[in-house]
Amino acid sequence: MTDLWWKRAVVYQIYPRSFADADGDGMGDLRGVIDHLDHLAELGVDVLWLSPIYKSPQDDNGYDISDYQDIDPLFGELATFDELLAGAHRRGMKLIMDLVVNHSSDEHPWFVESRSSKDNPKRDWYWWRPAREGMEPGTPGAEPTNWGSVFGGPAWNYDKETGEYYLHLFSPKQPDLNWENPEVREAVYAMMRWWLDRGVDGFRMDVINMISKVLPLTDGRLTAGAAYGDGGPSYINGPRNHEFLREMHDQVFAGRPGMLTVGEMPGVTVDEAIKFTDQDRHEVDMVFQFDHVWADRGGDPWKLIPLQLTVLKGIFGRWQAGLAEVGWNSLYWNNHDQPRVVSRYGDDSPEHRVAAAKMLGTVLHLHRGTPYVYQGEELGMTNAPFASIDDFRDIESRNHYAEAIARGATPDEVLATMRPMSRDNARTPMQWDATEHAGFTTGEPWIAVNPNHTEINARAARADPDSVFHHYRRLIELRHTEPVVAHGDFTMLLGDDERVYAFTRRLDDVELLVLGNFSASPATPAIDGWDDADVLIGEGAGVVLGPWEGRVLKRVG
Ligand code: TEU
Repeated sequence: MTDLWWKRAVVYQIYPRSFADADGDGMGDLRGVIDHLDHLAELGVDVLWLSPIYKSPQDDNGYDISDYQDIDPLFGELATFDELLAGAHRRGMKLIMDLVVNHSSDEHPWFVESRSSKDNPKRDWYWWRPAREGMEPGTPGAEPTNWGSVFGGPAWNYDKETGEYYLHLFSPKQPDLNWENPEVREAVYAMMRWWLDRGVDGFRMDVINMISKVLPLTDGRLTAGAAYGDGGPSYINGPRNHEFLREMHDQVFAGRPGMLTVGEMPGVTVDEAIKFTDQDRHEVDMVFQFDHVWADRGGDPWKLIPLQLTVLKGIFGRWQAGLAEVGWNSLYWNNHDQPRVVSRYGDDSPEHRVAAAKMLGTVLHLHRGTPYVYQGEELGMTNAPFASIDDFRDIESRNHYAEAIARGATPDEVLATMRPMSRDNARTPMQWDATEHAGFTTGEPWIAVNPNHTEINARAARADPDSVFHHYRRLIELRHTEPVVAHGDFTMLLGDDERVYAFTRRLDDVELLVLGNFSASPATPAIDGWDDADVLIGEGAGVVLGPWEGRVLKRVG
């Protein structure tokens, strides 16, 4: 029997470089995580997910790994990791690692060998291709296909030594591994088993729906005005994706109960997610889909359009219905790639921030699926007031800035698009207290602390029974104590309402009504029969909602 304990669980994501710095070098580290395990235990989360802590040149903050079986000295060493793992386990929390195997670092020995010569045994571990036929290698447009990389520029890098190009869907320092090669897969599985043998409880799998490419690699569709063709159809959910994940399951997870696997899958559809998460297919337990965090983006990832609540409801409604019988959802507002949700879909003004952060938490956590909390979300942390390009650190943001300026945009124009959307919003240091660097470091932080840490911080939140922190604590507790939260079915209500998010959950004779007011004015949704219901979460009663107020009601019968 498969143990589906994770249906009752809540996961907490730690981005180690921004969590807590114990040695004063301005960068978070594993000792810092160990020092704050009690904060996480008090919150009540069941699983910790650590963003990458492996040896890395840090081109993409550790998502470029040069040794999968060692810890980067920035973060500590293997002995510190073992201590952290034991500390988590002692407090009843599991720990999962980030698995980044669509690509490695270009400084990984595998790639160093691979690029050394055309007949090196590891040449075929990566995607090497000659220049486009009839073109001079290394000249503009001679790339083997017309794909752009996620971080700007072409997806191919020319290597003078051997006269060929290698594929990198992300930065040039993140060459894609060739999963067609069985030796690559076996090396990855062996590495995963090594971590599981060490005691870790599973993996979050980075862009794991990009590991299978359509062969041969061909040009993508070029829309008017675009610099690059859309390679997505050649590498998103490729032909062997399910096969590879099934093989990974058999080679790594079979016979190890109690694991958790979650695949990060930009562009995944509901129909594919059903297959990926069908327990009978033995692939992964759940996936991260992106539809709800792309709901406020135009076609261009940097172009924001105002969120329409009906669109958001349509997305969640589709995912809830699609994975109702087979498969399972993961639920998240935030991670290290997304701006802070209270600033994005809520209201971070001093007047409404706390109510909005609580309401957003309530709505998300009461869906059917496994909720993920990103560090600082439990404090209602907000986006940061980045003043100039010097305040940004992220490779994606900085590359975007350079490209836009080169195309003729003014700094003010580019910064205006970057402020609300930059991944750095998620990466400012965790706000522990009101002191100079928020208790994150005694040194100079690698990225500035948000000045609002004097108000918004863990110490203040723990002391205030009405804080976002205690609200999240109650939401997590509710999932553990009310079976309908984990196992009940889901029905969306008021699909056409632009202000109130409303749904019911039912398990046997227990029914919950969940309400969230996505506006700064009071709302009275037209829903009858709940006036005398018990209030499980929220301050008022019945269905009348104050600004940004959320509520969970329960009735039996
Ligand atoms: O993210 C994959 C991904 O889709 C993002 O790059 C996304 O497109 C971008 O953040 C939108 O702003 C994963 C990791 O979560 C991310 O941190 C890494 O940079 C990326 O993979 C490469 O490993």
